[in-house]
Amino acid sequence: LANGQPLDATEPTTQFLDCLVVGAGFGGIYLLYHLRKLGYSVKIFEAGADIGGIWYFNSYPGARVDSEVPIYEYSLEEVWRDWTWSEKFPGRDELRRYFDHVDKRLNVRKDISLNKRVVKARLDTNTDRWTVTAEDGTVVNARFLALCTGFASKIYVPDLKGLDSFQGISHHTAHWPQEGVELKGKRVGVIGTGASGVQVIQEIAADVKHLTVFQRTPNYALPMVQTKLDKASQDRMKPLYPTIFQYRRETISGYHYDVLSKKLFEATPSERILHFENMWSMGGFHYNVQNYGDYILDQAANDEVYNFWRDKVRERLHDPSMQEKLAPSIPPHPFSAKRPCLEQNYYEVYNRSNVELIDLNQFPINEITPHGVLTADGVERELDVLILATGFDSHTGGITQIDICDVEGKNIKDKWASGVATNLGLTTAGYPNMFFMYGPQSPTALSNGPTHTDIQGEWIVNCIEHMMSTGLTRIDAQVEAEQEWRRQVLLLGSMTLIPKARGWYMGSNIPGKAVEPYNFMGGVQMYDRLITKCATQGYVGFNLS
Ligand code: N01
Repeated sequence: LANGQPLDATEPTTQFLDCLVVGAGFGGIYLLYHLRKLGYSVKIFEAGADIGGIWYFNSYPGARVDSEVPIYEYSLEEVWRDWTWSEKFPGRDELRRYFDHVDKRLNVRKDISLNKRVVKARLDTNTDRWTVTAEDGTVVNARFLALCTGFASKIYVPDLKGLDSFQGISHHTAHWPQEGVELKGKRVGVIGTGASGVQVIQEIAADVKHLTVFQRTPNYALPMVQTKLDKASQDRMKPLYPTIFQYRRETISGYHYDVLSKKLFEATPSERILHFENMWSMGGFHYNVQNYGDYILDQAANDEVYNFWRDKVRERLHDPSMQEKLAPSIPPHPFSAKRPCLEQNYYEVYNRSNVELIDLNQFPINEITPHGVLTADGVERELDVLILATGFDSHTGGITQIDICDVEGKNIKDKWASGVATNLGLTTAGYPNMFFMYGPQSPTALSNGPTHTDIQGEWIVNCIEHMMSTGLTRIDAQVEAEQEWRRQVLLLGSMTLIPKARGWYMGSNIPGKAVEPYNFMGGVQMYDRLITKCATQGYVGFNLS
């Protein structure tokens, strides 16, 4: 029986596993490797044609990680020991080579089925096992189901009038054709200026004939300060790696540096300026991650952080109207209330004569026509290529796009329709033996991915090991525990300035999605402590049987 209904006898059960993992990115591969090492039968079903998760799918021009190495990599010595990066912030191709190396060292590909999109999962309440179905009809029966679908696997394409009528080439950045698209000499439009938009814009501006950027909200982009890396300097650092990987779990954001405990206005103006300048020159996320800790809580402190950023950006723009559109005198939202991204030559792009920036607040898009984009000023901009850098149904979309029902037949999409409820950002009540990583109500988007993988991966592996070694067959979150976790997530979120911005941190980028904080904002270190405490105290807040 599945949810009280007989299992469909026409669906052949092909494999019995201890755990089925969905998704072969950082999280999924972590689980496969560690669970297999403990002797369990594990497989990954991956929707893409190769491993790497978002690093497979995001093949748009300029895709590059914005967390530096070695912070952005597995902490497993068998992987880092003989791996060398060429740049501090590696590009997508190098990250794909890294995943090939991961496979060579961990031998994971043999247990990964590619082009296998999971579409449905049902729990058999008699056996406490999941029956999981892929799009091609493959069925797997597994004790545990681990959804490692990432926070950004379900793309968002806005409902723009006439979009289907466009006769040129159009792609979302995360569904970019793997073979690439010729943009040289073309008239290109980009809608969206999040991290993906910024990267694609700075990469293609010099090659295309004409570039039109359609911006609704300026990105508070920070200088990347890219650096070439050599083998000798990395080899010299490697004895420190275990310490670095331990320390990244002890910080707020999972990096090797942390916020200052001092409040912004406790610093003298000169001390403040020198600290800002220092972080700015280091590049990367230093300016937002290593800043005075209260700037995300206090609007006046936040304004100081914004003003310094604004003045730095304006220095790079020649045209005063570009300065106002890209770095407005009055901040449209608090600094870091939307995720800043890293840029290399983004602002200089707007000094070019072949680049036009349309402020959609002034002239919204009326419709997409067969030949381009018609905005409210009555101008139709003719385009050969339209790039949709319009983001994702983040945190929950990768999970809710799978048809998963609880023990009473309630779909997870319906359960979360008016607000997310999870226990510890790892499980949700009524869906026993199901875990998720890098999803809602954990530090996710406010943390460095591989650090997050270590923390949640370790918890899930230990939990499965505990269940299997004690002969237990079912673990389910208690409703009261998840209500309490939700209360904490919302409370912590409400103490910050993040709810003041409209965007995917709050779910407000997706029409109809519940608007609330989707990240646990207590920091990586506190999150690690809380979930570890739950486990060491015997999985408090869960029913085990
Ligand atoms: O998506 P986004 P993203 N009309 O949601 C605009 C990670 N990532 O793919 O801000 C016009 O941030 C929207 O406008 P607004 C990283 O965590 C990492 O760029 O809502 N515009 C916004 O500008 C990142 O933060 C890397 O006003 C519309 C844009 O589309 C996250 O993924 C690289 C619109 C969407 O931006 C998401 O980034 C890439 C409409 N109807 C991504 N609807 C690296 O590691 C939406 N927009 C480097």
